[in-house]
Amino acid sequence: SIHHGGSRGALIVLEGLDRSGKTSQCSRLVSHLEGKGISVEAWRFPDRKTDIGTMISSYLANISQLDDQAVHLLFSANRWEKRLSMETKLRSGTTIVVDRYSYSGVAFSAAKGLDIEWCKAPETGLIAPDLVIYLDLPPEEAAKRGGYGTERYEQLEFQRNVAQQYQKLRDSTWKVVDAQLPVEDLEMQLRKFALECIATCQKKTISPLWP
Ligand code: 2DT
Repeated sequence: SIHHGGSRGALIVLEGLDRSGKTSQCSRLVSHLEGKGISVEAWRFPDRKTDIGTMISSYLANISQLDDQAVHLLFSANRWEKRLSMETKLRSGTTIVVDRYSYSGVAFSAAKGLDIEWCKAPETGLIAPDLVIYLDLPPEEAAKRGGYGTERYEQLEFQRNVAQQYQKLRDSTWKVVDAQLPVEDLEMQLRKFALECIATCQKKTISPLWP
C-alpha cells in the first residue's frame, strides 16, 4: 500500500485576487512545513508546463484567442490531467499547497458572464480541498500594489467582478484572511491553519468537489 500508517497529506488551496500575495505566501508556507519535517509540495494552476498549459499560457498572454467556454474547459482539463498524481501524492502522505484551484476557474469565467453552474460542472469530481485560504484584498488595494501586468484579466473592473464571484463560492472549508496584514502576521495565520488542517485531515476521506 502507498499509505504510511494510514496518514494522508492535506490538500491546501490558496485563493485570492491577482496581487493578493498568494504566490509568496505559498512558498513561505511550504518552506515552513518542510522545516518541520512535513512531506509537502508546492503546486499551482494553471500548470503551464503541460500541453494544455501551453495553450492556456498563450491565451493569457493575448497571443491566442479562444471562446470563453473553450478556455474555461482548458483550465478545467489542466486540473483533470493532474488529478491522479494529486490523489497518489495525498495518499502517500504528501501535503500539497496549491496556488489557485477550481475557485479561480469558476470565479474568472463567471466574471466574464458565463453561468456559474455551467462553470462548476466540469470541476465536479476533482479532489475537494481540505482547506481553502482566501487572501482577502479589496480590488482597489490590489491595483495599488505596483500596478497590474499585461496579462488578460489584470484590470480593476474585471478584478472587482472576480471578487464578487469568489464570494459566491465560500463554504465551510474556507478561511478568509486579511491580505492587508503585515506579511509576517499573514504568514503566522497561514501556518496555524495549515498545521491544524494537516493534523485533522487524516481522519477524513479524500472526497470530490463540490461538497
Ligand atoms: P496566475 O497569474 O496565478 O498564473 O494565473 N485562471 C486561473 C482562470 O481563469 N481559471 C483557472 O482555472 C485558473 C487556475 C487567473 C493566471 C490567470 O489565470 C486565471 C489568473
